[in-house]
Amino acid sequence: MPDFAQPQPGSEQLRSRIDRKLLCSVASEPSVAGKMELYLALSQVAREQLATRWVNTQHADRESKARRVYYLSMEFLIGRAMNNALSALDLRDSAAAVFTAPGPSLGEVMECEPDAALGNGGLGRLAACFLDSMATLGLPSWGYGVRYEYGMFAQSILNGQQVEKPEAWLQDRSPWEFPRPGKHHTVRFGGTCEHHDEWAEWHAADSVEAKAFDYVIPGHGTERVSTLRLWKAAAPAEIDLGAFNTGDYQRAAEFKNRFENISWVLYPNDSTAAGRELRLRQEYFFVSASLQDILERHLIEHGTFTNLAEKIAIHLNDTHPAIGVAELMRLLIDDHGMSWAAAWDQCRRIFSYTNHTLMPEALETWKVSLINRVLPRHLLIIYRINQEFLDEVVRLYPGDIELMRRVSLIDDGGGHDRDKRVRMAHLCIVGSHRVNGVSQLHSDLMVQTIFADFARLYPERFHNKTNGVTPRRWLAQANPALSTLLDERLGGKDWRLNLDRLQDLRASADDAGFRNAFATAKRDNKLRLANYVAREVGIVLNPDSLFDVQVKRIHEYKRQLLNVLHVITRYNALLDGSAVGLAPRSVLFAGKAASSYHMAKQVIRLIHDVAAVVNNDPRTRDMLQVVFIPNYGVSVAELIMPAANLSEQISTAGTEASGTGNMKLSLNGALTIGTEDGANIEIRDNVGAENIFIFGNNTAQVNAIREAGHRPMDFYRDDPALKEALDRIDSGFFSPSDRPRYHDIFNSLLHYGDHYLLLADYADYVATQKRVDALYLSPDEWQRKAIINVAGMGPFSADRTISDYANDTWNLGTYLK
Ligand code: 26Q
Repeated sequence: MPDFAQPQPGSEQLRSRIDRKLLCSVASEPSVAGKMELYLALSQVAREQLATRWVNTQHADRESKARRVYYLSMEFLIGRAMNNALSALDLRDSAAAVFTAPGPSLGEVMECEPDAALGNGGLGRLAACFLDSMATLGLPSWGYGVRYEYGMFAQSILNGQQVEKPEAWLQDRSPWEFPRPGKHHTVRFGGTCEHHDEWAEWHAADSVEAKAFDYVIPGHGTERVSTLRLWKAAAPAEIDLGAFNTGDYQRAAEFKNRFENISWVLYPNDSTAAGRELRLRQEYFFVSASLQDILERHLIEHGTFTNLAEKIAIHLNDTHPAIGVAELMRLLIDDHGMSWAAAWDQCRRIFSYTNHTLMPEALETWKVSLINRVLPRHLLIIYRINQEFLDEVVRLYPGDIELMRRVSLIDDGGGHDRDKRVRMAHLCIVGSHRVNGVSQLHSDLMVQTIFADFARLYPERFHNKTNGVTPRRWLAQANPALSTLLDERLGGKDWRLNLDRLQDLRASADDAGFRNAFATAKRDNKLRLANYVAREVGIVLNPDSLFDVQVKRIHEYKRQLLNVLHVITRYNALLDGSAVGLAPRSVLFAGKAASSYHMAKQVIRLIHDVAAVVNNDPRTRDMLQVVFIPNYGVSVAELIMPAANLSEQISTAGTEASGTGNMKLSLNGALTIGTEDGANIEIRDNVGAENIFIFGNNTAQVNAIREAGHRPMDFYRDDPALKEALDRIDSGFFSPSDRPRYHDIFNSLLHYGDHYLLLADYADYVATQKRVDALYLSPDEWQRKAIINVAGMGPFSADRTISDYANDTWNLGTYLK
């Protein structure tokens, strides 16, 4: 077991290091340094130590010719780096002791750091948790991605509506990044191909430079640090200068933009974004640079590519880096002279792929004509892969034309050339030796539905890897109050590295003293959040009310609207006196809507309109409050997770691939109200059905309802409480100055089929919410169940997930300690 108690500098020594950095690096006089200067100086101290560890790690991996895993992802939702770096270096306590009154506290200093929000949501945050676990478990591991100038937009609320603002997180540079001026690769686009037998010469029309910027990823309880290497696009220097020298600055600037726009901005995860040429260029840009980098490193170490698959594993985080399959083939064949057969053999042993969604509209495809224009050589390679694959299919299932049509890498668009598309998921499956879903249910549905044909062809290829979250960031760092309590109870800090240790808490659920301490920690965290809400939103929350939390991207399938229907129902019941046995509640929402997603934006607006009515009604104020916390992201989540009593995980069964917020909330002692969807099912299996509120139709029932024809109007007609809630939305009760405002929401439920079956789950949801109140009114029982939830969360550590990948997918089991 790594030792957390290595001698670290005391606060005196740290203070003098910070002062020195203030003087020599930040150029600021210690006695007058402000928060920002202190943040910069402290980050320099940490950076220096991480740099040394990084050099040592790289040296050791090179010397041992380590097998490495490369995690390719368009998104890494990192958040802030400081707290995590200090914890990994075991400097947290001394840093806290350095920053004392009357100066700023460590917390205030850390808040100077902007979030690195290079991701949309779950998929990007999962990648960040995985980097943490890979380093912590001692895997020789790298992340590769895009260094977006602008990551996720910042959300503010104006008159109850979402406003998006670009977030220039790099404006003042990041003290955590290490530019690598010597590391760059050329990425080419367009042009034509000249064929020679198995290989081709690609005469590209354009090229752009990919420049490397590294972020150190510290492991915990180990000196290993891994690397997240992000690529920035830059115009090729020579040509740029040409226009510059002639004094044509405008042309020089246009030229620069044409290239640098590739890494300019993160794409939102809405389907309207798919099909944009710039997105394809972004995907290829980072994949090509990363693969060139990986091959270069391998060649320096081994001098040959014949052992490539023995030495590297490459993981595809969804289909976004799928073009990597064709790019690796191109690099090995065209640039390094390997035969097609040898290259294909390597390729299939190297790649693995994770699918994150079953929704057909979210499966990535690209027009053949677009790929042909932007990546002509890759299109040829994809066609040949497809031809050999379909030859194999014919051998296995002769004459099954329909099967061939379904599994082909090319959707033939009904025979119209301009409608032909490349199916990126099929390319990933055919080019990988492992394919996985992200929860047991999702993996099961994957092989029963969208990939059923492939599962029949290659049954050994399909696996489940249930997601996890890093307990360092999401418990140890985000929730010091509970962590201290756990350290005392569990007799040490090693649960941070072995989350199964939480099991020992089960016994403490029966200990009244512990339940009290547990409740006190929760209340402290609720106060902390209430202070934040008062400051940011101007609403004063009652810390003794039940904090009912739904925080995630706003999407119809996640059914924030079902939550709103419950809020309105509760409000109506409080008004008409039919409410009995209810506990005071604060219903908290947070999440961003994709900027072009009308329905999601309407939901945000409705939440605000409902909040305005409910919060200002003196008759209900003590029993019900509604708050929308703006700009949800990693740092806001770190405040919310520890403060929640109830976790809303209410997606339509069969739609949420896994969820990871569900794990973070339960880990911090919230009880879940949720459907039988994604990882909720496994959470129930681990905490026990009596310690979670599961409601609604399961996947089989959802399918049956849809097959029989869902009749939302029947539910509306037969359930007076539901009718009343819906009518209040439709009548403009919450939008008196603009009564038709929510007709579209009403219509989507009643007249356009209620696609996500809110009305079919409403009654059970409301009934289950009543059981939640009853339990909350028995604090002892509530605390007991909350403690058992925490105790059951061991399997949802990202360390468990990554160990499983290391063993079953990446063949890196020997590196696990
Ligand atoms: C695709 C094409 C063009 C532009 C953007 C995209 C795009 C970007 C991001 C498509 C999807 C995403 C993100 C998906 C995502 O976050 N999925 C979530 O992944 C989590 C981690 O596995 C799961 O827990 C969630 O259930 C799943 O919704």
